[in-house]
Amino acid sequence: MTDFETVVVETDVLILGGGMAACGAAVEAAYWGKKEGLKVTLVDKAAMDRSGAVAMGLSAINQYVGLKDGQNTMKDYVDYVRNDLMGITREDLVANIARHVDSSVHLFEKWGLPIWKDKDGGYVHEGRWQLMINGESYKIIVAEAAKNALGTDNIYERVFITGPLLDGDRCSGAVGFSTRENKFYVFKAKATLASMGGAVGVFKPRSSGEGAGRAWYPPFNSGASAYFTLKAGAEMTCQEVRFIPVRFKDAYGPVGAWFLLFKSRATNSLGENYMETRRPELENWAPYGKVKPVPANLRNWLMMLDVMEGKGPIYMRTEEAIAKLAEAYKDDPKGYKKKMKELENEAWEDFLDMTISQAMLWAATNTQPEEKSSEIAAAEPYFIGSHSGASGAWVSGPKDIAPDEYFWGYDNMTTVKGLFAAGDASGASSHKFSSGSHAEGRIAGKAICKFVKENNTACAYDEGAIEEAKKAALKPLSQYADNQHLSSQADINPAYIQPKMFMMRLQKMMDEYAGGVTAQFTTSKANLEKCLELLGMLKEDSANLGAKDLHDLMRAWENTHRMYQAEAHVRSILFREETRWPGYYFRSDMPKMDDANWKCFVNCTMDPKSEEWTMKKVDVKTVF
Ligand code: SFD
Ligand code: AMP
Repeated sequence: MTDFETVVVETDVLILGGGMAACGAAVEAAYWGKKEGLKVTLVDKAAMDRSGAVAMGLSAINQYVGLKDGQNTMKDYVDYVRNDLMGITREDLVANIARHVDSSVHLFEKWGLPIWKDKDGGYVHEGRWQLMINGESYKIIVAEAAKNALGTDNIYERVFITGPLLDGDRCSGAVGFSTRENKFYVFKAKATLASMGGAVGVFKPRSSGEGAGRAWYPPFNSGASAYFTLKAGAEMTCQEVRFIPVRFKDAYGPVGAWFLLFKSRATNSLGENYMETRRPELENWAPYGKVKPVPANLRNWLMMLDVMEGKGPIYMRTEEAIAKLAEAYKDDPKGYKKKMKELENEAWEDFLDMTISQAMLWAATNTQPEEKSSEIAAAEPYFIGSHSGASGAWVSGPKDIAPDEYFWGYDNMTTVKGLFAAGDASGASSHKFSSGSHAEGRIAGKAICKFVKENNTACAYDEGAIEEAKKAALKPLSQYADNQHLSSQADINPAYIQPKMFMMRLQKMMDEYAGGVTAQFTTSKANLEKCLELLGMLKEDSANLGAKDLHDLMRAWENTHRMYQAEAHVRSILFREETRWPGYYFRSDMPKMDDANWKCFVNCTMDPKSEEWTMKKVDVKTVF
């Protein structure tokens, strides 16, 4: 495209994404980079104030260890995560985040985030590891600190990163395009941090036309981290470990505060609590079925068994929980009224702070939580390594904790020189959430400066390859413009496929063959092989994506990114010949857990040029 200006930005450190991990990295890299005179640049596809998963705000900080107060130890947190992930976790990475996360939380508070306090001035805990916050403006507060640290001249907003630049075995930057102006960006960097979140929209959502696009995970995160790291040749891990959140049905309101703070039960239509009636099922998943709390996927699974037996709908018993909490005030009518008001406020604020649409649905359906239960359901699968899933890049652990096999020089560096990953982008270190992702970003931000200091050589750039990357990035625009005349209707054309159609095709095959909602999260070898066949054809057609404008161009690339995330996922489920995380996915042909053969990581690599995949098992090492 001749009318697209090429803008070249040269920097030492490049941070991709503007979410929790990127903001943490920005603060730390600005500090360590200043000492070395390094330039640090950040690129976000959106506006940092409201980008990523925390866009709408959050009502809780889900990782706070309380190390200094002696509330918990690093090992306690590692034990919790290992159990929740059915034994498969990188203990060194989890511990590294656990020992740094509290300081991120203290920074948030210093920057202005209101954290709930009890009458003695202590934090109000939602559960053992979670703190309640007034978090509607959480992201704005965290982004402000990052912006102040970097300076706005070093921040590029509304620039969509399409893929990596490589100098032999080293990552040498990234390319992308502006979503507002006809500009193609080339970021030349000595080291790059991938922190562009996880992926939504790979599977068909429960919502259909009336609410298309509604999902639990933010629609902005579409697999850019997975694509970027795969295309750089980085080893990936836990690509099979998707996350299925159970949420208030149809608007995806969070359940954590109800289960943990309000101590609510969820029951089926017969009033039975599946966590009690289905308890014997947990024996089948021992030893993890026997731990406390019951792992998230097994909690899902017990609920799904009820649903599959036709015992749904499943209800969060909000009215019962509120009545129980107010019971102690029964003999004092004034106190009772005050307590009920307080509980009602807390219930609504939980949603208003992080999932406004759920509060709207309550209003629209005349739901008063103190009077009426609300339905909950398992959502479609997402890729979010920072929550209770685990997918992401395989990164180096910290020197003082990591076993030799897990350490190769710099914290959070992927297997590609100069390419780092944090937050949803780094794998096998679940349960970092917003605070832990910020802490991990800070860890990576410091390490990336160390890398540049010790490898402070300019990378080589193949200008021909950059021109090719520009052509490829913008191709959907010409594919549309050159062929639009071939049909009278813009969305049907023999020469191009529109991003929306492409996405629906991807979502349908993943839903039906790779264990989405329609298949009740169940799949098998035969289904996965069929899915790979269809994905292969979809990949062929991705060369003919058509985009009518810059917005559509972004949509086209989002779906290309999703497609690679999908392939990594399908290949990994196929490779792992067992069912380890029922409630996330179930292999009907391999319905049992097989600790003897599969208590290991499944890692994969894609050759960036030939796009051939290599799958392997990697040992799970116990550190604690
Ligand atoms: O309870 C490109 N999470 C919660 N964490 C908590 O601590 N408490 C909660 O209450 C949480 N809840 C919750 C959470 C997530 C979601 C979606 C909901 C509710 C509805 C989890 C955290 O939010 C999550 O762990 C972190 O945000 C992860 O951080 P990070 O940095 O890995 O991802 P990000 O913040 O989403 O940021 C991604 C950034 O990348 C940008 N981006 N930039 C350039 N080019 C591209 N191609 C790009 N693609 C993406 C994005 O714009 C963004 O800046 S609860 O319900 O669980
Ligand atoms: P959620 O709102 O489901 O994202 O949950 C927020 C936090 O509470 C996460 O750390 C969850 O793992 C945890 N959580 C949610 N429900 C339960 C439960 N029933 N038992 C234990 N922990 C839970």
